[in-house]
Amino acid sequence: MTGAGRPEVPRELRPQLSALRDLAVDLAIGAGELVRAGRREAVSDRVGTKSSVTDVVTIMDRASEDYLRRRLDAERPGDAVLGEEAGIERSAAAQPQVNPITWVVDPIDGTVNYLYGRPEYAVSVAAVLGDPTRPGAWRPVAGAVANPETGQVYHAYDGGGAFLRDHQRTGDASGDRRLACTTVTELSLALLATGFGYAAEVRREQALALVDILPAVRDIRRGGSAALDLCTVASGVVDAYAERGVHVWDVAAGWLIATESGAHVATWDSGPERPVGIVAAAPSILPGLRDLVQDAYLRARRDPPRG
Ligand code: LIP
Repeated sequence: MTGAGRPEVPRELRPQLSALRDLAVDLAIGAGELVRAGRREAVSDRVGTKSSVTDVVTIMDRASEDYLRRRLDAERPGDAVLGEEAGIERSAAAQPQVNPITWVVDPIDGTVNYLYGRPEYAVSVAAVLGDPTRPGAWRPVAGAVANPETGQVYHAYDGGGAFLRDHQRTGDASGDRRLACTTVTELSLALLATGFGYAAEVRREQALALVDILPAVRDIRRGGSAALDLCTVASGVVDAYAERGVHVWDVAAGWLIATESGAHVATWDSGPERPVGIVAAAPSILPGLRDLVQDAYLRARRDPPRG
């Protein structure tokens, strides 16, 4: 992963990366078990909303993040934590110049799927360098994405490759399968995963952009979790992923898993006051996909709202 402003991995940190990955895996599995066990209570309890009436938050979102923060305070007391529900917190022990790691966590990614009982949600845990609150100023160095419903755990560390642990399919801990993205060379043959925002005006713009994007690719798939979408690029279940308006906690771990599978990941600027967009794809189609999506969104923005 390159880009102006993204920090390099210090030589002295490299021997620690596999242990950071192992901790991310353990945290994601532990939080996932909590979330899965608590679903009945979570969906029967009062479900809250955040940015819009469709942007839901459950008691298990908060319980999962509390679990992750408690574990990290105990096992990595000097590191900072950035989570979807409670934001950025640096413990008194945190000394960025000494402890350069910030843990970026999404306690439930795919919350709407979780609410409806659809098995496409995950806990995402990433260890990043730099400042994850500033686009382009951070870099993931270890991470894990665990789907509690399928038992699948995707994981990677910088330079170590991307892997899938699939107990339910293998029946035991018989090892992890190394992941490789597809080698598609034509954008018109690419199966593209994408997602949509919670605000109606954002979804309208995203639908307008699809008018240009959909005819240019094989087809699209909408899974509902950015973290899992990036992992499906890594596993070759789709050729590419593009979305505008995701948050760092949605994508930090999946970003690394995708790049460690051989995919390229980039962001694009969808205009002033607009959140950045992300694209991930096989290297040969990434530049064309990024241009297609950026141009489609710029045209969508010029289309005046109807009604
Ligand atoms: C979700 C993202 C997904 C996006 C959804 C939602 P959440 O995150 O992972 O890619 O399309 O609208 O933002 O809200 O479930 O954590």
